[in-house]
Amino acid sequence: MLKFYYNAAPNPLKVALFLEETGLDYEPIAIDTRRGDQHQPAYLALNPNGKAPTLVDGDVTVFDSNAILLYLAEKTGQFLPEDTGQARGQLLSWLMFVATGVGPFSGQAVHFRHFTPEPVSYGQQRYSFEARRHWKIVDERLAAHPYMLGDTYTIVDMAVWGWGTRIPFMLGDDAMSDYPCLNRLMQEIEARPAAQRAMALKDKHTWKTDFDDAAKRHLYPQIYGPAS
Ligand SMILES: N[C@@H](CCC(=O)N[C@@H](CS)C(=O)NCC(=O)O)C(=O)O
Repeated sequence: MLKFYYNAAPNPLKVALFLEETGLDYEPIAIDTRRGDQHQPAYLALNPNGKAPTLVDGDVTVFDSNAILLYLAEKTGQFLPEDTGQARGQLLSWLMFVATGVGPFSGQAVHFRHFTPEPVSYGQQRYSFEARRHWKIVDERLAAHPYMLGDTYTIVDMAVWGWGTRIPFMLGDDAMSDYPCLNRLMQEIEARPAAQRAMALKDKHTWKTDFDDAAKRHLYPQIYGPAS
């Protein structure tokens, strides 16, 4: 059975969506980042980056949510575009665009908006701007096509959905109105039973809710580290 190390955050969420869409047999294992599970040696042996998610499939270990989506799509042959060189070029380009652009800039936009020890206006400006720029590109793509890769729902839409769920928290309550085509896709995915199950997955475990000093040390060690 697949082992899925996860929490409720956007990167694990997109993998949960794939697992639920395909009905693959998997065991969800909680990585409670406020408790510091991500820094435990046994977990670091699987995921040297010390982040969630990680997938273990027998003797195969895959970390990074986007790598896991690609691994599972290729393993099952599901949620991929048609099998042409041109379509594969688009798949890799858009998946990496989400992995290296949408995800990291969105994450930093959330951080600078909500979690810095004191307000850092340039950081807020920089990351909100870049997050918005990336989401605009996604929206324009979805204005031209029903899905990120054309006419078919694929792992790229799942990858977009993960971080897309956080746009109001990231950019403001009414931010989604700037991205009507993305909003259409988000609503379509959210209505899928697999997405409902993916969002409910976190209820299988009890999570630390206190965002206390110990939790902040696990998540934002730079606050406590030596000045660089
Ligand atoms: N590129 C990685 C990023 C994973 C990531 O940042 N995960 C967050 C949750 S969304 C995490 O585990 N944070 C814990 C920490 O930073 O200590 C991926 O897509 O899997």
